[in-house]
Parts: sequence; structure tokens; C-alpha cells
Amino acid sequence: MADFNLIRVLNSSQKGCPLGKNEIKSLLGLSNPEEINLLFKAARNIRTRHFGTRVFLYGFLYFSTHCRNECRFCQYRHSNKSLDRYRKTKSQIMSAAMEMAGAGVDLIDLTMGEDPDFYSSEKSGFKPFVCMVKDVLKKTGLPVMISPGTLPDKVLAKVAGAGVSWYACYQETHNKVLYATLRQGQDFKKRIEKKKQAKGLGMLIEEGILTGVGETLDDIADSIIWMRDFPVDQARVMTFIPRKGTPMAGRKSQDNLRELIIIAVMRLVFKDRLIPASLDIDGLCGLEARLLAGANVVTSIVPPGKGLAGVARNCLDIEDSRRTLARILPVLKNCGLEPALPGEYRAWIKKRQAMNSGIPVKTRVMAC
Ligand code: SAM
Ligand code: MD0
Ligand code: SF4
Repeated sequence: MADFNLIRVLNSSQKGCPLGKNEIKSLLGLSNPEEINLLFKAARNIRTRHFGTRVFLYGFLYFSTHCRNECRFCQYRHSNKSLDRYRKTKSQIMSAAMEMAGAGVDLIDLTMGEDPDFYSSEKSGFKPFVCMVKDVLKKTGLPVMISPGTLPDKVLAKVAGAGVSWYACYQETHNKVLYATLRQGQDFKKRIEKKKQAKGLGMLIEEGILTGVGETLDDIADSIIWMRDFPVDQARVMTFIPRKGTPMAGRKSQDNLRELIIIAVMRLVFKDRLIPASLDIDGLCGLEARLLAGANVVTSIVPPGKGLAGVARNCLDIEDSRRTLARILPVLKNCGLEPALPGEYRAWIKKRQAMNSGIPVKTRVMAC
């Protein structure tokens, strides 16, 4: 961009001015290490202004790895037979959820593939799912996120009514052509509509994109703008990890720099929103870099000894207890960060839900 001035853009963003698409693209395209460091520093400043030193911690519970879909990037796609799958029982789920609650996570993320046992109406349907979600809410006393795929409208309404705080349903990209090659056979609009419906039911929305799947900077900028306009409450990016048994297994893997830059640009755009540093891509080793790029939630915390899997990396750092608070807290400390105090996360959710429903909330508005 001929007239792009990094310092001017970073300064005005820190003062609260919105970024235009060209500015977002120019930031996403930075390659000079010194300039990238300035971007990360600005992202951290903005995070500090809105969240201080506090970081939220999400426990991840992938309770069924069965899936009827054929996402080309995902090892859990239906036709991948080179994989052991599981469906945890309610008592196994409760035990893992209680263990994570006891360890001090702020939220339980209940995730599954689009498991035919739930999604096929001839079988038990979603009753056991709804009942399990209610139990996790009641027994852990924690906020819950669900990432179950495109639930039928009625089921979404039931879980929203039961008090589930978050619905996560990632588009991966907002480029419809690229989407069709990633989430093969799944309707683009249907996934968007589910997020709209959940938002209308008062749930907070997490949106996510993949990087390293053939997207352009223009695509990433469009996704960020889509998330801003929706608006989403939590915005995620994850680097694509090529997985055995999938059509994208042979793709070249991308290093983590693009993901870090996207995290930082997201922080500039979504100043007061939540941005995950997922342990699912590079494990514990990758946590510090993501926090230094401006993330403020650690996700994919998984208890060992329960046979639970991750998504992008199904076993990295799980059984050797590296996705635990004991290993995460020293990393936070190294970055000058600390876990949120009890109640702070719930207060954030309450404030955000009030804002979404149009109830005026005191916010800091800075002059451009
Ligand atoms: N089945 C539900 C769905 O697809 O919405 C819930 C699972 S969803 C939270 C799994 C997410 O993990 C995908 O949306 C994608 O963003 C990410 N993912 C899956 N496979 C991946 C891979 N190989 N590399 C990086 N991210 C991946
Ligand atoms: C994570 N593996 O946080 C999880 C997952 C689903 N809501 C989240 C992608 O990285
Ligand atoms: Fe199934 Fe979700 Fe994986 Fe797609 S991303 S194959 S829907 S588990």
C-alpha cells in the first residue's frame, strides 16, 4: 500500500480508530521482523487497556469424535478409517468436566463431531446431549460453550434456554469458493444462519478461521471484517495442520507466523473481545508466542488419563500433562499475565450479553 504508514496506523488504532480493509491487509502482509514486533506490541497494549493482566482459561472436552461430515482438512471426517474414535459416556464426561472445574478453568467447551448417533433422528436424538449439557452446567457451576456442529433449531433453543453461554461454529473462511473446498457438502449459508439464530437466542458467538489452506490476505481481511460486522464475541484463527487419512494430508504445513500476525490484527480490530491462544496447534511450546501477539484466552486445556483428544492435533501434549494449569500458569507469568480471578469471567460474559441485547453498558470511548 503506497501510503501505508505503520506507526501512524498503529497509533491511531491504539487511540480507538477503526481500521479500513486496506490497512488490515497491509498489517496482515507485514514481513519485516521489526515491524511485526511493533504490531505485536500495539496488540499487547490494547489487550492491557481492556483486560489488564488477566487471561481466561478454557477446558476442552471433545466428547465424541464420530462425525457424519467430510471436511477435507479434518482427521475426524467420516470416511477416515485410519482413526480410533470414541463416544464418552455421561459419567466419563462429568468426571472430566469436574476435574477441569476443580483445576480452575473458567469455562467448559463441550465439542463433538456431527455424531450420527445424535444427528440421526431414528436413534436417540439430542435428548441425551441436552441432558448432559444441563448436568455439566449444574454440577460444575461454570459457563459452558458448545461446539457440536449445526444443531437443529429446536435443540439450539433448548440449550440456550438451559443457560449455555457460547455457541462455536467456525466458518473457516468467508470466501464461499474456498469454503466449498474445505467444508465439502456443507451449506455455507446454513452455518452462518446457525450463528445468527444462536445470537438471537442470547448466546455469545465464537467464529473461527483457518490459515494455511490457500486463503489470500484479501480473504483473511474479509473474514475479519465479517466477524467485526456480525459482531462476534470471540474470534479465533488456527493454522491448518495436515492430517493423515484426509485429502489435504499432503499439503505443505505453514509456520505459525501468519497465525500470530492474524491474532495481533484481530486484537487491533476486536479490542475488547476474546481471542484464543489454542494449545491444539503447537501445544504448550506455542503458547507464549500467541499470548505475546495479543491473545487473552488459553483454549484446549485437556486433562490427561481420560482418553480425550484434541482436534487439529489429537494427542499432542495431552497424556504428558502439558495441557494443564500447572504447565500453563508459569507461561502466563513469564508474559506478565495471570489467570482471571473467580467471577471475572462470568462478569465479562454478563456484560457482553447485556451489550448484545442492547442494554447500555458503560464503555470507554476514545477520541480518534
Ligand atoms: N464438529 C464441530 C464443527 O466442525 O463445528 C466441532 C468441531 S470444530 C470446533 C473443529 C475445528 O477445529 C474446525 O472448525 C477447524 O477450525 C479446526 N480444525 C479441524 N481440523 C484441523 C486441522 N487439521 N488443522 C487445524 N485446525 C483444524
Ligand atoms: C481449541 N481444539 O480450543 C479446540 C477447539 C472448539 N470450540 C475449540 C478447536 O483449540
Ligand atoms: Fe466433523 Fe467438525 Fe471435523 Fe468437520 S471439523 S469433519 S464437522 S469434526
